[in-house]
Amino acid sequence: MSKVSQEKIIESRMKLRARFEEKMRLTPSVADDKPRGSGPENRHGMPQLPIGQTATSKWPVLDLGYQPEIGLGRWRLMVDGEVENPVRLTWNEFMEMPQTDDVSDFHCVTTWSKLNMRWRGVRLLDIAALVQPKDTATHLLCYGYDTYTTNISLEEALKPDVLLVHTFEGKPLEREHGGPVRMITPQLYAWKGSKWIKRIRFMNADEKGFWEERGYSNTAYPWRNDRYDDEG
Ligand SMILES: Nc1nc2c(c(=O)[nH]1)N[C@H]1C(S)=C(S)[C@@H](COP(=O)(O)O)O[C@H]1N2
Ligand SMILES: [Mo]
Repeated sequence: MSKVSQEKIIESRMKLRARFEEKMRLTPSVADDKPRGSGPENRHGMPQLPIGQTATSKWPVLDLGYQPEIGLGRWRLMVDGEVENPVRLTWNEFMEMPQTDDVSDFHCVTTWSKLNMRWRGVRLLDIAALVQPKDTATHLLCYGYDTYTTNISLEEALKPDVLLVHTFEGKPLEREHGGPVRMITPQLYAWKGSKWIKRIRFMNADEKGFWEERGYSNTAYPWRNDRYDDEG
């Protein structure tokens, strides 16, 4: 991991920002004139509660019927595909990455939203800067230790609130919610964030994940009620 110089990482981060800045501004959760939902504006100017959602204080658990247990000694995060510098991070290497604290909302496609969740973790942007995506990279496929997969475009994945989180409300993320590390995607429905994440593959084309292949929307925009594939 020490092979990449800090200079190269900073340069790569700036390049990614420049390349995706405009595309990010055009994504629906930022650009839509008539976002659908209710409540006060969130930090992106969208109604805090997207259309069809109900706020809950509980935190329901959704999985494929299996919650893998990954000890920190065995935990690895592989980041590979269309990148110059593929890595396989150990727990200590992951925790040595720049850490980000953030408060964001979590919108599940099954209509509950949990608001103002306090997270700590590593920005996907910082992971991307480390591996240095090739100019041909456009999408990611994320893999969980439970065999789950989900795809996301780089203009969504590189937003500053997309984190690989290990801590929730100051405590280690519980296994049932994807601990030791899961991804969160506050501007998309929550299935775009893999629990128990183990691999992030950069791709030069889009490829569907587990739910996307089973009729869920490929894009998953909460303020457009974009839940299921219209053709499905
Ligand atoms: N690895 C993995 N990640 C996953 C899932 C899963 O089954 N396996 N379910 C997804 C779905 S459908 C949702 S809504 C959220 C649920 O997260 P939670 O159980 O912490 O509420 O995780 C997403 N990420
Ligand atoms: Mo979900």
